[in-house]
Amino acid sequence: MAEPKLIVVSVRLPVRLEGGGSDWHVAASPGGLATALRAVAERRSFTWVGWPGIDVPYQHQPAATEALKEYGVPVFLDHDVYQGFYEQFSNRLIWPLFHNTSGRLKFDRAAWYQFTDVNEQFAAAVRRVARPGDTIWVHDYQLALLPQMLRASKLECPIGFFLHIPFPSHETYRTLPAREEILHGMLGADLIGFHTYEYAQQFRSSCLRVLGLESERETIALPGHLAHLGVHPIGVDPEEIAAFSQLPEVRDQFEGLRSRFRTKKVILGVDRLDYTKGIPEKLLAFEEFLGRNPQWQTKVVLVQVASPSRMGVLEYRELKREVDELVGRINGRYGTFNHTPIVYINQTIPRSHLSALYRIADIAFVTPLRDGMNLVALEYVAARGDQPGILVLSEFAGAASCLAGSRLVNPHNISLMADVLAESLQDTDAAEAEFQQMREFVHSNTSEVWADRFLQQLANAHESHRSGACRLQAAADFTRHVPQPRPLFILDYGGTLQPHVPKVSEAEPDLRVYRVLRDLASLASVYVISARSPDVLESWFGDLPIGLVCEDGAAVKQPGTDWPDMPQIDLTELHTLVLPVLQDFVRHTPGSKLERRRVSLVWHYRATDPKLAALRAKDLYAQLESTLRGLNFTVLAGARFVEVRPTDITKSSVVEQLVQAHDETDFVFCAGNDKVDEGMFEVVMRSQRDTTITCFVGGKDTVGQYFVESPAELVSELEGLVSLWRSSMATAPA
Ligand code: ADQ
Repeated sequence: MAEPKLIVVSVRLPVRLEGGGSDWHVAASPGGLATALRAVAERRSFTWVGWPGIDVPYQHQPAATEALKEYGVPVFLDHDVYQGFYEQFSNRLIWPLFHNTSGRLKFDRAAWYQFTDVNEQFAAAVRRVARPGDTIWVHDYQLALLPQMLRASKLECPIGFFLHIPFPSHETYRTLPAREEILHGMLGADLIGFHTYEYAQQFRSSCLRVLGLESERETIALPGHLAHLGVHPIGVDPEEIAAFSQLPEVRDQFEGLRSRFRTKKVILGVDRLDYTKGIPEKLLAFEEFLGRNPQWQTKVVLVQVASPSRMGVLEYRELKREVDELVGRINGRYGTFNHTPIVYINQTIPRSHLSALYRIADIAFVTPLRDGMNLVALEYVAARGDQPGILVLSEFAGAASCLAGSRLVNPHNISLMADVLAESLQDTDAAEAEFQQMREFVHSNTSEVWADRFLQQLANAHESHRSGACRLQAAADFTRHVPQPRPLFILDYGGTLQPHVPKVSEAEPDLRVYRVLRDLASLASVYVISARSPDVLESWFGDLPIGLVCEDGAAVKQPGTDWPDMPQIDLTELHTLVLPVLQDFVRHTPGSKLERRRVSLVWHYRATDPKLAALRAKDLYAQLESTLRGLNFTVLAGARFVEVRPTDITKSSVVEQLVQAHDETDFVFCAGNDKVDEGMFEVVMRSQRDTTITCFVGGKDTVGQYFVESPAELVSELEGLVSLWRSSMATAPA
């Protein structure tokens, strides 16, 4: 069997495809990601899936695929689809929004469909190459839908996703028109990686606010799996960067620059020409610094390298014009015959040549308005070797949370940045101690370490996913023959057999649920437990030969009999001690409400601000527990509700009675969907029958033995079981 491989998926393959017709050739074009993964690729079997960077007509795709064979698996994109997917949806909507720089959002539905379509095409390409046991690592926001698409394909591979850009605050995120789909897409991964803790927490907040999904600090439980959140700041390869400086042409360049700027201090900016990088703000700060510090006017130079980027997008062309104008203005105002204050290079230059610039620069001036990490800050530190330098760094770059020792600035505060430049130029020699802290980070958190750590956490996350409950496959997992004596089925209703709905009037069972209960009842003793009143249950199920339990345990109607009298219970304490507390919580928690049931009181907080509600629910639970200590009442904390009811009138106590009443059976099946239902599971598992099946609806994070993802899945498993048992009866010898 082939060795399991790592499949890396990114929008672009790390190569440039050139040529045409049947004659294609490939030039390596390794970006930061390819460099970061090089060491991993040397150690394990490796495939890259991505767009080859050029439009290839359909008839020439086989030849292009052949040319690319040893570099990766191409995903060919139609020009128009690419425009909508990349330029429009990715670069004009998600990019500015995630960087918190969007003005008015322009949501283009066609572009959204193209975004979805391209993600589907990538999913199809991955499906073609993935084998069980391979690891899939998806990169960046353009492919945010891919993890969920791959999960839906049931590939049996760990799926990782890394977001290279920031994740915005939920206030910003919730303005995204496709906000649910993007979150669900990312949540398909076993591990979602971010550069900083802040982004991971903002992602959690958005999951809570937008999807109503509660989470732990590092995990989010989904119906079918657990998505882990990881903080993995990317690194660079310091050895490669050090090696650049030994190249003869780089040495020559360094010497040339040194003699050119012999009498001057050098401030350096290296950026993609992108409006998130804060280039105008940097130029304005430099201008103000020169204006306020005339003594420096001919003694300092700002070298700004800005590689052209996304020139197909209007905002980028406008930025280029703005930067050109600013450079012209500042050079016009402060330049002399012998001195140009800003050396502006609007080109992409070889990475090796950047290292000469890094080494000549006294100060690296890195001022993004928002940046996932910022590799330039790390490269500057790595390139300088033993020689310290000063890094003036925007506090809005992810790198700011890793590079203690940098001089942090708010790039929106131009005057302050001018002050920091002035201070830094005064003490360029005093930077060793602060530089050493940055050096240590850059050398210990290399790109190789970054990739290894991510992949290790992904492997662990996937492994932990195997533990816990097993997916219920009723027909396959259990006996093919109807157990004798008659098996016992105890099924919760709301959220278990039928999805929860906001309106009570719409909660009635659909035809499939009705039929499966009818069919099951011909083979087994069946009980349905619900919070509804006897009247409602009677109207739904009155003509079925099944048992009914009303108000989550208040009374049991046996199959084929009438409802017994409702129990007479003394609820004085409920009304004197609990009711005022709940009323107080309703008053102080907007959106929450009180429900009075015949045997219980329930505080619901589904419509409340989720963060406030979580705090209040915890407080309420603690307060009620202490108020009711020693009394015969139970406090149940369920999904968005807290309920108080007599201890002997709970679902668990009724299940206890039912299991005892059916002591002849060796087969007990119980399903529920809420944490409070797990008490029923414990009773069933303790019952010492040959076969006990406890099934949680909504995920594997349960004390139950099995799980399904949804009520529909449970119903279809029950249908399968009924049909298996019926066919076994039909073929059984007379
Ligand atoms: P980018 O937005 O591309 O990446 P950045 O981290 O700054 O941003 O990396 C830019 C890279 O391009 C650096 O390696 C730099 O050396 C190089 N570069 C810039 N200008 C250049 C020029 N003129 N010539 C040659 N090379 C140039 C995204 C996120 C970042 C995150 C990275 C990695 O936006 O926040 O750090 O991914 O995760």
